[in-house]
Amino acid sequence: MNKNNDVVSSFIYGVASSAFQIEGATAIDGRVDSIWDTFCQKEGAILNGDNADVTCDYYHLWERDLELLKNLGVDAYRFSIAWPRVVTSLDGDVNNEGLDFYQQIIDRLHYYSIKPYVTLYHWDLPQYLEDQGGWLNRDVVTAFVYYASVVSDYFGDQVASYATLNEPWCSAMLGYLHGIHAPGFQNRRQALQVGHHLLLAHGKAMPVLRQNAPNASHGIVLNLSPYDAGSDKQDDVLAAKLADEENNQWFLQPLLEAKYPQVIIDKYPECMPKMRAGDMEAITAPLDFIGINYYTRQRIFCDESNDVFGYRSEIPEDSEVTAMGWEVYPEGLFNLISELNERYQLPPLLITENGMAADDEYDEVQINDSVRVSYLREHLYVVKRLIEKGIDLRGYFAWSLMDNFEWAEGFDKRFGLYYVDYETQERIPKLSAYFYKDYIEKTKGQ
Ligand code: IFM
Repeated sequence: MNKNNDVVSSFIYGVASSAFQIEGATAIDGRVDSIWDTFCQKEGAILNGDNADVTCDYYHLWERDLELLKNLGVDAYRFSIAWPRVVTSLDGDVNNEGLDFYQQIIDRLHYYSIKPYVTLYHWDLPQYLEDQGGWLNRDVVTAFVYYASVVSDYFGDQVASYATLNEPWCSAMLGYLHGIHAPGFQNRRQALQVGHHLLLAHGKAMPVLRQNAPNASHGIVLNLSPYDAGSDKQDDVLAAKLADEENNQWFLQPLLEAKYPQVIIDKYPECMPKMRAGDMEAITAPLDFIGINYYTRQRIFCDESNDVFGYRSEIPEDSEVTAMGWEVYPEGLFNLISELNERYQLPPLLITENGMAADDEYDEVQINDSVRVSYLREHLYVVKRLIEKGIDLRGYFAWSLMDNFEWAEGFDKRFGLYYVDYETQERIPKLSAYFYKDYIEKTKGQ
């Protein structure tokens, strides 16, 4: 077998989901509130006043949903564990019912020969920690490491891969600068402090995960986008560079080079996070992988009228956009990873999320989401090109298994390969589910 065949057969195809977005059952079997349960109560925070109390009711319907995975023929399932189901008090009480819930899922995945890819933190911080200051309070780092130790001690190598955090940019920037995610603040100094605590929590959890699950692979998941200059004008080029440093490199550089980007330190000296000796060394704990969530690119213009950022992002006219209003730009994935590969010594990479929201309609016969089929096909083609270029890319996960609670957008946006009828909890395969199944079958069969 030649090297290319090896890559094809070991490459992981999967789908991804997250606890808060699909589970529901927020108030039973010992689960306590998370910051998102609280945020959903806030007037105007979530479109149409939606909440995730029930969402896809996966907590009760998981067996049926895991059958969907089996039917798709995926190699792996990326899902998150709900911290507020597992550690339920400030004193560190462990809720066995919470652990049992995930144990059944892991057992069933093994039975189906599907690898469990676990994310420990997909934004559902227990509210009891938020009441102590949440990610702004350095003590949260100890709480996260404890939670990571409970989970990894219990499941150990039954889990193929542990990711500490999903998209710390969102927790820090959407939660504390843009104010549109829980807990909903707008303050750059706080956002950067939260970012530091998130990275520190990740770095300090890594050795614990390695010790408890020595055969699993361990890493972190970042959402990254290329920040292209909107024109050749020097102002736009500089603005794009700034946006890249603030949004991408602010998370990558500490993880890979033990420092924060100098451009941002110079630009916002008053916002720099408080840190202690040894923090940066902890953050650069060796990584088995970085997961990249890729959806779109940003096209940046200098804009001094924007007093928070000094730039704005604009989609080129006539571009195809998703129901989220995000530009469809598969080439951005190629450019992003190629540039990162030139700039850093990267660990192996995974595409841990990729997909689009569309205005899917069920006409009682089918859901013809041909736009999503094209989106997936084009991005999978980029994945193939990146591998051919020699990038150590080990897997691809479509976002998402099924429609779910899309955070501030509530149930208005549908990202799933399976359509969810929230009235009946029926799951209906979209055309994209058939496409993905077929793609995996054909690619693996090569
Ligand atoms: O639904 C989210 C997911 O929770 C994190 N990454 C982006 C997805 C689409 O917005």
